[in-house]
Amino acid sequence: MKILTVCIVAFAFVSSIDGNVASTRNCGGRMFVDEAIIIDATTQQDCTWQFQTKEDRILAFTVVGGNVNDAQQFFSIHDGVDIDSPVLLAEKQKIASPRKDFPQAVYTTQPSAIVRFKTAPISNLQLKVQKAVNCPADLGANTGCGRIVDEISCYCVDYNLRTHEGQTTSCLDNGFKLLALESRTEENLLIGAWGNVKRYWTSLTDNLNEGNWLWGSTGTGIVGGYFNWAINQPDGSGNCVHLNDASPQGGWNDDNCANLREAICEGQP
Ligand SMILES: [Ca+2]
Ligand SMILES: [Ca+2]
Ligand SMILES: [Ca+2]
Repeated sequence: MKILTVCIVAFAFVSSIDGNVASTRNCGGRMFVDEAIIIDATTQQDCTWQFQTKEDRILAFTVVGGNVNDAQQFFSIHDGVDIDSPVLLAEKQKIASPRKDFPQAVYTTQPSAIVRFKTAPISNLQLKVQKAVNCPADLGANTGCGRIVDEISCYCVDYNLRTHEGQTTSCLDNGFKLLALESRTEENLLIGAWGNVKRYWTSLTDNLNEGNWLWGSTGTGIVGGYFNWAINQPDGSGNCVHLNDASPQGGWNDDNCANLREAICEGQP
């Protein structure tokens, strides 16, 4: 009860909020992680922070400009709402398909965590706390998942053949959405991970209005945004779009939604 009181008092002293990124130099407090929060390790000892995010999301901890493994001597991250919750260690985290250029991260298994700074670091130490999607190793047979694009999102490839509707439902059943592409980088990273041969269904369709292409998963159109049509596509051959057209250049192809194809599901925090 005493800790809770201290937390509530400290919560009122958040020094700056820049969009959804809050930075603070307080010793301890209780914070809701809407997107990302950066905590400056203070020179005081025994600062305890309680973090909470959306109930179907988890928390990811990284060290700004550093390595969370090396910094762990200064703090402990507990997986849960109280200080007795198990301590999470960077070296024990099993991360599906980690990329070398991602900052090393520690993930909770639930939407809350306690961080206790044990000793004061000698130099400036900033702990970044982000809302993240849980990323399982796979979604079952003939599937695989990974943090392909960044350390807080998750993508899953599904090699089981289904109609466009079947893949849309399958992604949703697993807490994900059928792919929506926002950039060349996103598409290139996915093809780099899972190849340029399979014709993965995406959530892009012109089901509602012929020729008006919308990403079903985000509700946004491709006008003014990213697109990557294959040569001579779209040609009106269907209302659903898959990646990796059979032409040598690849790209997107509109296709019959009833065709059985692979898919990529996407989870964003
Ligand atoms: Ca996306
Ligand atoms: Ca069409
Ligand atoms: Ca076509």
